[in-house]
Amino acid sequence: MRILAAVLGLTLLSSGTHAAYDQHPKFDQFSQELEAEYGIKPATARHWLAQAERMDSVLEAISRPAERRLEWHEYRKIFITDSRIRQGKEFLQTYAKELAAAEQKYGVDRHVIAAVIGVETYYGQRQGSYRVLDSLATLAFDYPKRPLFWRELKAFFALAEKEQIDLAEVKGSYAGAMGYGQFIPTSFLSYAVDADQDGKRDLWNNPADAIESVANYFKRHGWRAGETVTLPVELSQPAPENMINDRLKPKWTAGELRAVGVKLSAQVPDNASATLIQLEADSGTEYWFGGHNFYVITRYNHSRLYAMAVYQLSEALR
Ligand SMILES: [Ca+2]
Repeated sequence: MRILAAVLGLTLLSSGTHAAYDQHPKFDQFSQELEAEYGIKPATARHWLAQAERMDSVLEAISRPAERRLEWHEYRKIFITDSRIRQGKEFLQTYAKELAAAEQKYGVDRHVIAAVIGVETYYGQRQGSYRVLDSLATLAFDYPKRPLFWRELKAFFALAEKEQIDLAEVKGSYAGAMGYGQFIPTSFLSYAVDADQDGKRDLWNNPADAIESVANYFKRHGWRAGETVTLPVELSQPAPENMINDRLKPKWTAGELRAVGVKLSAQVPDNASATLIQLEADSGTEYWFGGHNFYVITRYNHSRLYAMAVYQLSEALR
């Protein structure tokens, strides 16, 4: 019996029961920083972190090897589907007024706003079921690449205080992204807006707030109304390797692309900033011109596949 108990005790220690995060060796550092940066008292940090649970499923989800590097034709099939297009058109109808207001106020195409929300959460239907307090505490204290999440956990406390929300109730992704547009806490603090002016920025339940917050995010990251996002192009000769899928931030111009044989329609002026995108599609290799606005979409999620999916979904919603 004694041996069995010892074994059971060991099992409990190693798998299920972890001390709460107010007992973590780094708790004091966290609460000191939280007070210095946001004026939140250590007692508040202790109150909530005593309730935060370590989620091994979060550590597993985030450590999965970069979700396998998908080619475009695989990635595209996840996001450009008949169902996502049909529901996107419904979303555009249901929230026509809110989307028109956002487009007018921020200069961001309503189809792009809807596509972002469609890719992120299936138009708000899949916002994530993790308790953000648990997921961010787990990542902030127990994930090797912690600094990003350490910052986000502090911002989460600041957000809760500012918006008068109950930290223990907030749901989101395993990485702490929240609401229709999956804003992480620092983005929420900086870019969320109270569109319907009811005194709250509610990105979980209020589509007007969620829609304008996405538009504001794009505007603040430099979106230029009416400018070309991306265009398929032909090459008259193989393009230089160093131009293909170069950094996300454009360092070339449309004129420089033309000079190496990229056939680009006249609607893009020579001095426009440009990237040359290569994708592996079902029908073979495709090349695309990426404009400034394509880069802006990658500020939401740092991936050219993501930006292309948002763009193509937005076009399908027209
Ligand atoms: Ca509101």
